Amino acid sequence: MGVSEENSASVSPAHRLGATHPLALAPVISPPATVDGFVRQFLQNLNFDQGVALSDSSSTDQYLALAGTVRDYLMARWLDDQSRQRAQQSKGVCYLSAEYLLGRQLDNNLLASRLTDIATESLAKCGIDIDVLRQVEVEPGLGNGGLGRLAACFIDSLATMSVPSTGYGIRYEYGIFRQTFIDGQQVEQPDAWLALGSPWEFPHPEAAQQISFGGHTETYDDEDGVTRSRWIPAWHVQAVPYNYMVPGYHNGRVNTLRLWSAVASDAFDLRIFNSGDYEEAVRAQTFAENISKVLYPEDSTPQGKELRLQQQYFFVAASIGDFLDNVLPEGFDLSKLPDRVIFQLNDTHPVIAVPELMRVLVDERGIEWDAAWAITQQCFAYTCHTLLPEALEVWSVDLLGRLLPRHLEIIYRINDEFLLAVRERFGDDELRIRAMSIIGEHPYRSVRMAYLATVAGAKVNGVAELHSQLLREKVLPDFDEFFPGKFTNVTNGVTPRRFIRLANPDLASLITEALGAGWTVDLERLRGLEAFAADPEFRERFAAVKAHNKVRLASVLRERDGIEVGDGHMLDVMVKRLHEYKRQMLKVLHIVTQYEQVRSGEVAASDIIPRTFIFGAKAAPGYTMAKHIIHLVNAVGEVVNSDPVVEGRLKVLFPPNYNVTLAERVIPAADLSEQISLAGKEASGTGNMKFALNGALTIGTDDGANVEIRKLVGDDNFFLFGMSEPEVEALWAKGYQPTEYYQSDERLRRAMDLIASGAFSGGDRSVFEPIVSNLLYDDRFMVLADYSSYIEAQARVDEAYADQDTWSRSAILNIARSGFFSSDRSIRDYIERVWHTPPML
Ligand code: 26W
Repeated sequence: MGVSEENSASVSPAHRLGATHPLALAPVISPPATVDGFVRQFLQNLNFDQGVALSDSSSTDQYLALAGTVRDYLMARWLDDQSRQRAQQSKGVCYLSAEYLLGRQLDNNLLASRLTDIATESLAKCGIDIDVLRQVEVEPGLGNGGLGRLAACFIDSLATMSVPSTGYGIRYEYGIFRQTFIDGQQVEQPDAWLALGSPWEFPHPEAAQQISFGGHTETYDDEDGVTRSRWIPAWHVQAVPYNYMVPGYHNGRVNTLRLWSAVASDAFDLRIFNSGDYEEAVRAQTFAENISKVLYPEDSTPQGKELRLQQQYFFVAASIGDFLDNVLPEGFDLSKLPDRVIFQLNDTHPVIAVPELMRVLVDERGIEWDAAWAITQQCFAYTCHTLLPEALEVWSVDLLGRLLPRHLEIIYRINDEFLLAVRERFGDDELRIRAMSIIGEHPYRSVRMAYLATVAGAKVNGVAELHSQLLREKVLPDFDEFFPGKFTNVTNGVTPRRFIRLANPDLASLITEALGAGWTVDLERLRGLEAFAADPEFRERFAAVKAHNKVRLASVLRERDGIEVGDGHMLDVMVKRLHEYKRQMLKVLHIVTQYEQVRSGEVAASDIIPRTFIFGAKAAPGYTMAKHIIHLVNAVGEVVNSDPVVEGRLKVLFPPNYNVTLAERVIPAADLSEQISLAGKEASGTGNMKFALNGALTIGTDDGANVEIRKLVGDDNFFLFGMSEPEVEALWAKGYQPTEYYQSDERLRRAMDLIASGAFSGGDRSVFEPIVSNLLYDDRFMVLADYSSYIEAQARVDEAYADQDTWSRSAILNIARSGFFSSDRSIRDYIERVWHTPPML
């Protein structure tokens, strides 16, 4: 299965050297895992790869040489795994995702290969502090948020669980924008993450796939007189694969992440160049390379841009072509394809893969439509990651017909046959037919990608129990009725390697001391900590770990952004993308309420439990309201942090450019995890899991995976507030008047009025008027309705936090009971409920 590497996998089966030559049989020898061996390998890379002597080397040279050295140690496993996967020919997973939020690679690769200590000592021997080199690495921000990070956690678990699998995606030249704040407002900077080169990637131009676009279709009679269709494309680009290692944890396995980069088919037109029209000469080139130029920074509202559809088709067609050409043996009987692969669709972004596989099977491989459709329906599964109707992608038939004319034809035929079956089952129920049609008519004729994925997928899953239930009952009820047994649930998870072992080494060693090391690959073993929660000495040690993580975070934020965490403060943390449904505004109203109460003298500052509120959030550049909220958070911070009346009691920090690397520092230091979305809106959340596993208590609604966290950790160890999903529905149905809450709740009114007064905008009422009026007259996500319940819950938090020992006990119980939220368990559920892939021998 897997596609590896250096010298073999990317060459089509026919052209591989093959194991005839005696040397080809010899196993690849890894360098000796000793300090001397490592030093030798490192200096070799520094001198021969980086081409610099140690004495003249910069930390960038040293970092690149170090990365090269770690690669060398992992290479033998990688190559070995690929030949093993190829030999076994067992069923594997192709994970198709438009996003992978990988985070820094160095430490994870050192951890997986047990090289951390050897590397640290070896570099010290060369007079180098490995910590300095760690800071050189730029994280590949090839994703927006939850969906992208989940993909990264999943490929880590797939490798650690030895599942034959390949992650396929796009090698964006520019990842998620770098966020800076100018006068408290978000300003985006391009993310030139490749500027210093990318030591973890292996380009394979020889395995490039040609990807076509545009043009028209025509029908013709083949040699047997059978009428067939074919696509006559107008233009092409080359998809060049870059392989990235995905090492398993301590199992000697290395899977592959294969990311595609677009290059022009024909570099540049010499004829036009010689005619002096230089720009025209390279136009095709730039046009082509635009396809993998930049990640779309939206994480909820698709813009329906043509380039986005080009990106989706580009990586999907390359991945399917690569699998059929380079992974399957010559002459493979494609009717057996479902025994060899399952393509997991990470949301609707890769769903164009369905008509692409049909096109290849029918048009190129000459398989009959029905046989091809039977194969296709067994080769795909679809995971939905949202509940927001506006986040479900639709593509206009105009755009799709222009860019991918043959695919639109195929989608029409899939839909016709599907609606025939619906009509057979439900009779001429026109309303239902129209409701289920893959082709939507309003506001314009379009293809509903979630419907196409549901019709074609063997399985459809949501990412938390409540989400999967709402998918079946509210978002796709007709499909659940029509396809009994197709809908399932796989609750998200996070990798304990990065988010406990690497991010929180002190906690990891405390756990290992108590339970042994097995928990890192069997997280349910954390349950063993329940007993230790009752042990005062263990509680003290846990509290010391948390305190140390806070000190560590404080020095990171001081150095990174020049901001100071309040000493001895409770750290109340809300880090996630900025979106109104996630309700950062509820958090702001809590802060302003506390501040207003002290300012007005209603509450003595000394009676407040000292808190530092930490925000981290990027807003999609075109999402105006989200940008207003970012501005307000910074403005409130400006005022609160400089007001002597609350000095030492309240602090608001908003470090810019929240990303995986900052998450790894903030989460282990947190006391309180804010998971306060309106019930029924957050599909799952994964930050909530990371906080619980790092001993933070959650204040949250019964939304997404919060429901499962609360069930497992227990009501005493979770601060629940707000309406449940059915209550939200009921209030909506009854008619929601946000102003009623403003009028009836004096605390709320005073907080809103303070914002409206311009107190946080130099007296200029207009600055935050859009936010205030939106809350008063729209408030789609019912911030005002859940305000009082939230404030009461926060009072319960203050009370609980006053008793540090009980708080620690509760925090330890959160860790002990959150083993379920390992991405290894999620992968196990996918294998059992969706993929049915055998573990690799
Ligand atoms: C086209 C615009 C677009 C881009 C990304 C629409 C939707 C998305 C993603 C589906 C948004 C996303 O990241 N969803 C998050 O996925 C996580 C992983 O399953 C969940 O934990 C979060 O609840 C969900 O918001």
